Amino acid sequence: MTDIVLYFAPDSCARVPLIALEEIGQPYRIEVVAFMKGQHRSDEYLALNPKGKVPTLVADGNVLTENVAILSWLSDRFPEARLLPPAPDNWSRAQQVSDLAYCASGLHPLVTRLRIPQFFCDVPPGTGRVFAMAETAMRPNFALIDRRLAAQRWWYGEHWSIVDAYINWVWFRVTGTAFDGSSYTNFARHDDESHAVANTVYSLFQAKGSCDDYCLLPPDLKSANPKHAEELDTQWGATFGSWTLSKLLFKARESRSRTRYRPEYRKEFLNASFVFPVFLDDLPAPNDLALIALDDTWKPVYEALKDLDDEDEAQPPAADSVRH
Ligand SMILES: N[C@@H](CCC(=O)N[C@@H](CS)C(=O)NCC(=O)O)C(=O)O
Repeated sequence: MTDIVLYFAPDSCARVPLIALEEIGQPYRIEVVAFMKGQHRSDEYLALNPKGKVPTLVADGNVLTENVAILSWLSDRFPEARLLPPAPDNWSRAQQVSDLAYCASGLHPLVTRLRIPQFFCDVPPGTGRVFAMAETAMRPNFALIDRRLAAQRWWYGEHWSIVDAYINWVWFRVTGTAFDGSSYTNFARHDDESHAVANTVYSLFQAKGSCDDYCLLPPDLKSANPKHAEELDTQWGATFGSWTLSKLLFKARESRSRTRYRPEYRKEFLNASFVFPVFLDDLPAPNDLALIALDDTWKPVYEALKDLDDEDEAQPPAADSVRH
């Protein structure tokens, strides 16, 4: 088995390989790079990835950077996960690399200009122009994607692929700005369906051993953040009534008939999912913390998010601290 570590930052494009790893379903570790603390510029991180960016993937001690390379490698290394459709020849393979490169080098730079125009011109009126020009440049790309998704459900047709996760990350970042995406109805529909896929992918969580060993709240949450803990308790009650966590897990474990989620099982998973679906996102809603608290993989993410939350409350991010 390959030992895999993903260096990841919340909301960043590292979400795409994170989703890939979830789809693959093999154990992996996440190292959260706290942008707000400038950890991506630390000597330690630069020694690993001198570009100071996420994602960085470390597989059996070997370091790989750049989404195109990471996603291509994961797809070849774990073909059964079907991150990309089977490529019968070099030409089809090259087409797939072209699609990944389009996301990384065609779309991503525009996302950055829309999210943080101030990094491209530090004179206030200039910032608005950077945004406006990036918007103008992005619109034909959204139109292209929208046309493609009018004719088919996913980027490659009937089957979800990692390119869908990539364009969905673009949608998520861009529509979180003043960019109005409402006219791209097919791209919006794709966003909806991508969430459903992400929910079901992550609700694959399987309780191991005795369900009574799991607790609803992460160990020190109650003392560290009593307000958050209280919210979680309330949400839990509103969602599950008098069910205890262990009863829920026990029922969930009993009812699983599929061992892996596949897009074609989507309806079945959603219908059967009385387990509150967990959205595979970077900052989970309080009621999603229940399942995250159960999974060791998420502990470092959770800790880092708590730190970031604390810092966010204490001070606004430094102007040059983050580039998505
Ligand atoms: N070409 C790289 C771009 C990676 C990238 O720009 N990552 C952003 C997050 S979305 C980052 O690490 N920004 C930190 C910075 O530039 O300071 C890839 O596709 O992997």
